[in-house]
Amino acid sequence: TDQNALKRAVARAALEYVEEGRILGVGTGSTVDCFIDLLPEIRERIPACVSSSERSTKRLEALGFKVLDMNDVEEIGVYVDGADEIDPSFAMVKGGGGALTREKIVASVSKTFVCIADASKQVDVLGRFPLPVEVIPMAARAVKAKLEALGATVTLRDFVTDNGNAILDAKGLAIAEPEKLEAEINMWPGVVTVGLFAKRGADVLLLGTTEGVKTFAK
Ligand code: DER
Repeated sequence: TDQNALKRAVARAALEYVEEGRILGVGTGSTVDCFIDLLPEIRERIPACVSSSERSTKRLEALGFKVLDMNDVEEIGVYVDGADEIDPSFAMVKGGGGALTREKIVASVSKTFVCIADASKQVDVLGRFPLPVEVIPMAARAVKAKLEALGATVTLRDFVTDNGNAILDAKGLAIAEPEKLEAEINMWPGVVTVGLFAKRGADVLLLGTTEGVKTFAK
């Protein structure tokens, strides 16, 4: 479909952000899969990667890339990842692929977050996409109730994360102040990660549009 063409176009555009000889941070999702599939073209530039999911690790290792444990890595230059939504302030909703916790961890130690997304992800206000919240399983009901108190319709995703946790998806929140909501939800007992990347959003957005790839930098 032409959405796949847009994903492949932004994935290709991201290749030029990969720094020679530096550890590459790799996110998760179908757009990142397109990016991973292109990495053999610049293999000599990439000594090793740090990955945000078993899914991406498997894909990278199948292509012969070394994937390091983050604890064995001093620092990461560029982190390339997708988003479910991104707003004009480069704040994102992430977690549609269930990797939000490790994505946020790798992003937190990366110098530059390059977001690759097709045009459908660009929104004025976050929240049309159900907000993922990773929780310790025993806290699912309690956190669900708190999200419902904010006005959301909440479902428990039929999914176990790489960390052995559960994910709640909260529909119907209009997130006008993403940093504030991120901080609030982070405080709730049992919440591991909320899929709001606002305090630390993207630094560069490569957006796949029918008129080509548009580049936005903070
Ligand atoms: O789950 C995630 O955070 C992914 O990065 C997701 O937001 C983007 O996945 P997609 O490229 O398959 O749309």
